[in-house]
Amino acid sequence: MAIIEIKVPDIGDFKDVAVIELLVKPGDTVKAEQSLLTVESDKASMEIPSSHAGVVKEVKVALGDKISEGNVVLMLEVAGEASAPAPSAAPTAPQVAASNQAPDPVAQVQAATTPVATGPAEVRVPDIGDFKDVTVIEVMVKAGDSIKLEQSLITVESDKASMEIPSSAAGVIKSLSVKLGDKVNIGDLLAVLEGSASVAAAPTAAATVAVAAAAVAAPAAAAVAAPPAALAVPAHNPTTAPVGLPHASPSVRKFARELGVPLSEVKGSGLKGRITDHDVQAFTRSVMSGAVQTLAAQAQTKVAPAAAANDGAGLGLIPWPKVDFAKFGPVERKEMSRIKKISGANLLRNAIMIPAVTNHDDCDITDLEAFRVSTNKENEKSGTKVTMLAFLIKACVAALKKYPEFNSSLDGDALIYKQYFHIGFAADTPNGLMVPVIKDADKKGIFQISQEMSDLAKKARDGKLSPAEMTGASFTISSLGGIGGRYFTPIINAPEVAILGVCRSTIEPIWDGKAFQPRLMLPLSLTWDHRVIDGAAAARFNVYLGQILGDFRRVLL
Ligand code: CAO
Repeated sequence: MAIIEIKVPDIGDFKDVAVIELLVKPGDTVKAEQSLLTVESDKASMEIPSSHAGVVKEVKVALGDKISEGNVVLMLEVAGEASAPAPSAAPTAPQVAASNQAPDPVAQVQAATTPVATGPAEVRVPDIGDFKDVTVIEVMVKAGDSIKLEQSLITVESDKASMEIPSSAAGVIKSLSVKLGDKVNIGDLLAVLEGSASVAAAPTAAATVAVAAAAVAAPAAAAVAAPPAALAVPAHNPTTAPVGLPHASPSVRKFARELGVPLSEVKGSGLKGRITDHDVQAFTRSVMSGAVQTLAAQAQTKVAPAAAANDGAGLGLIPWPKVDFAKFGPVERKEMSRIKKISGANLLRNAIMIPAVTNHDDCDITDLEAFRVSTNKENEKSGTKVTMLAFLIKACVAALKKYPEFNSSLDGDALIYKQYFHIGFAADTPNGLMVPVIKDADKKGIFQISQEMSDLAKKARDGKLSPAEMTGASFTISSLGGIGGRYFTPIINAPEVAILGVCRSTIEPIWDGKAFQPRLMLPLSLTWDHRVIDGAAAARFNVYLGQILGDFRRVLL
């Protein structure tokens, strides 16, 4: 037995691509060539296969990480000689890699010289690397369609990956030369386009080959790997693991993600059961008409996934306004980060589904802040700075112990009371909001919590948090204290039932019965789930929290 590093193979022009799915976890037995994770650029996605068979000891990347050739993705325990890859594994990565060396020369030349078809123009299969005699599994266009430069025309599939073949010109399709099941190779004619002056083409855009794994679906992967954060779990959260992984092309998966459609629940009508965009549309229609309920809807609510698609249709609301902003002035469209997209769907669900109420309060932290400052002075050399948030975490643990329903979760008609105190804290990162978790905060001191928070916040900002570091919270704190503001209404991080928002403390004149005293007041905003918690309990929680923060000795009582 030996433990070896599995690294990202040569993946062509792909650099710093985001990990969007983890397909294995520690303890899993993998075969050589088995897909380990999926990466995605703005244009394509692909699976990274294992070069060896063995047992996964440690996964070295987390969702959202950016990886490139040579990065270690996991540690694998292999039998016998560590250095000898399984004989059949080697071709996989290069094969995928070769197919990714788009923008390829042929397509680039075509794109550069014929960006818009002015007369009839032939679109042929570009150089697709080692892919030979690949099967057409999806035809995305038909005669008469007006297409843009780079628009995907067909999807082809080998035994390990699928790729979309884009058009090297813009125009109207006069004739299509391929059909489902055909085998194609470089140079084969795909379509003849007629010029269309109205179709604008990006002048320098290079035709690219979009490579995708043959078996990838975001919801399925969510069942395999822990989500990036409780705030960022996929909107659809099936209660039963999907059987097998759905087959769908990158564009179909993107389409499904945009609609909030769980691909694992869609029946594919394409070749080999492949899911097409028509299947996704049909699924959406049947959910909206009530003919089908998603697993999540069956298990939890009657809110249709269309609600997560931001169009309001699933809630019977009027459609979201569609505005051509360019009519009013210059605009720029930028894709949201993946974390933002995922957390957005979750925030929407939590905002809609939880009857949430927020109580605002102030507490006097004058003495605590003085203690914090003096402690930091005394320990200047230790390198660990004690933060107000660490005290807040400790104070919240005491309040959670006194009011255990705040540390619970709803399970049908019952409440699950957690006997552990794992406190999540919202961290602002360049990629969006992440929620690392301080595990067993009740068993840790302020120094340890401060140090862990600093380490986790850094990892979050660097995109290096592991799923384990972002899951399992029983209560969350969102602190904007370092930035400013007075109060806000944080959204509960389901399935938790409460979240504490904290803003910047300020010196306020507080009446002590005889005179106004300058006191450092910390604004608190506690949002709670009214199904579980009553207003009186919430007010008591805040008052108790304030008492502890006002005099930390109360923690000992
Ligand atoms: N009142 C006054 N000052 C405060 C304060 C408060 N409540 N909380 C922190 N500060 C001060 C700190 O003392 C520190 O000052 P010094 O540098 O002089 O010591 C400064 O503000 C910066 O603190 P910080 O924010 O970097 O550190 P933190 O431990 O308070 O927070 C972290 C760490 C990770 C929570 C924070 O960096 C962060 O990301 N906050 C944003 C969370 C967020 O986005 N929430 C919204 C979620 S809902 O969309």
